[in-house]
Amino acid sequence: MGLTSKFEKLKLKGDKESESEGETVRKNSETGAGEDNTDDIDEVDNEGQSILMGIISQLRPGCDLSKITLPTFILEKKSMLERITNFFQIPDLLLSANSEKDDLQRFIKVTKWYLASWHIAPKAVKKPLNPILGEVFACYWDELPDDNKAYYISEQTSHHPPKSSYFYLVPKSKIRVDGVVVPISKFLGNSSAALMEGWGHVTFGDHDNEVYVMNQPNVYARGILFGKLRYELGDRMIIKCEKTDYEADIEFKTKGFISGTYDAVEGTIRSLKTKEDLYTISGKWNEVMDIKDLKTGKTDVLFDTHTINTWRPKTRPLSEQLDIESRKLWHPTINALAKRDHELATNEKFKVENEQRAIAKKRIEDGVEFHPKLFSSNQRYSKDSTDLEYTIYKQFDLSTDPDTLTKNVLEVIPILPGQEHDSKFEIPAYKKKESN
Ligand code: 2Y5
Repeated sequence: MGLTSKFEKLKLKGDKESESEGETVRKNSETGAGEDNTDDIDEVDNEGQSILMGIISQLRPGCDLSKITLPTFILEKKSMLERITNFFQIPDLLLSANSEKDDLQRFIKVTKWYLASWHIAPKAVKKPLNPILGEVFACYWDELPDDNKAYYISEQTSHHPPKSSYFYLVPKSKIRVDGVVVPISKFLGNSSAALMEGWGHVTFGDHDNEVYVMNQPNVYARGILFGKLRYELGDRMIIKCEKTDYEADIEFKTKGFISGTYDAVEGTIRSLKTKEDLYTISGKWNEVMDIKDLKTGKTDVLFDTHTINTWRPKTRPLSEQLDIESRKLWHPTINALAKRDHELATNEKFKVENEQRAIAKKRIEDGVEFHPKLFSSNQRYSKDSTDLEYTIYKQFDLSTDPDTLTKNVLEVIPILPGQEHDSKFEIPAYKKKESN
């Protein structure tokens, strides 16, 4: 049986199950499917505000929030590892960038995809579950435009500070995305921040493996003590492609105390070769963004968030998942959040995290180090560069045929329903990399 048809069969078998299990709490869309989604409901009422006040009264501005346990009413029903897949929910934009022949237009389209992805977020001020060390999340998309399928694998490679490493592959279109997200949490007084360190690398195999490197804007929760609780993106984000020498320099503007507006972006696309500014971008990242050609003076809509289609990820049914896989691990917590039963959610979350504390303690007692199973650390990594601290252990050469790429990604960890786990999963990534 050919690879594709074998996977088709697995997919068909699993689709039904994944809808009935893995998908149960995921029916509602962040982008507004119309049904009630607790991720979109602001649950910070008076009681909530006083719980937050109680926590805040013990904090000093500038302090690290990552060791503080926050109440569950500010939690999304997904782990950070899954939250990253929001960036792969508008694949039509990424695929359209990849099919673009002109270097500059392709760069603009990559910028459009990345900027547009930031609005795929809960409507309320909620944060994803903080993954436990070694937690993994894998998913797939099997009905993408032009017969494409895509696969995503991620692992929590550090707990303090949290580091989420991920890998995304579209075999047919020869696109891969590698990245590490490191949110450094800070309490700032009336707001808290996740200062987003880490980089994403988008590689287009059909364009001679050109790589787009991008960082992330910082994420703020404003109005914790007074005013309305609100989510804001802020500060500088860049996208760079060394091969074509283009750069986008985007500022997410935070609203001033009195003046300014919420959610504004302003930026420039320039040629690094000629040092010439070519386009400006302006508007709101969660509404409409425009792009102005500085040569012709003509302004067009870059992206209108009201016009999107989203492709939601699919997972194997919970019954097939390992205990360390996000949806299985957090299932009781997520179910409680879906019912808005915060006492139960707190208890279930505590059970998962307390077990982790015991495991971490035992590791120290035994003098054993944790090693990620799917992502190996990059020995030459430097914090001041755009390098990735962790990358998937397996080699993926985009010049190989789509069937081989698909086979390789499915060997890292079962992604499709019906796939069997094998004991190799337990071997640390750095060892698996050596024997690659
Ligand atoms: C933790 O408690 P938590 C505890 O911290 C930890 O020490 C425990 O381990 P251990 C652990 O078991 C657990 O109990 C707290 C902390 C963790 C924050 C993140 O309660 C939130 O689970 C700070 O976690 C949020 C600030 C701003 O969480 C974010 O510090 C803004 O750190 C909005 O989880 C978020 C919304 C709501 C926040 C609302 C109110 C805050 C009130 C504060 C009051 C003082 C990191 C959070 C990162 C959130 C970032 C979300 C953005 C996602 C964008 C994705 C980008 O062993 C991907 O010590 C880019 O016992 C991909 C690109 C693709 C190309």
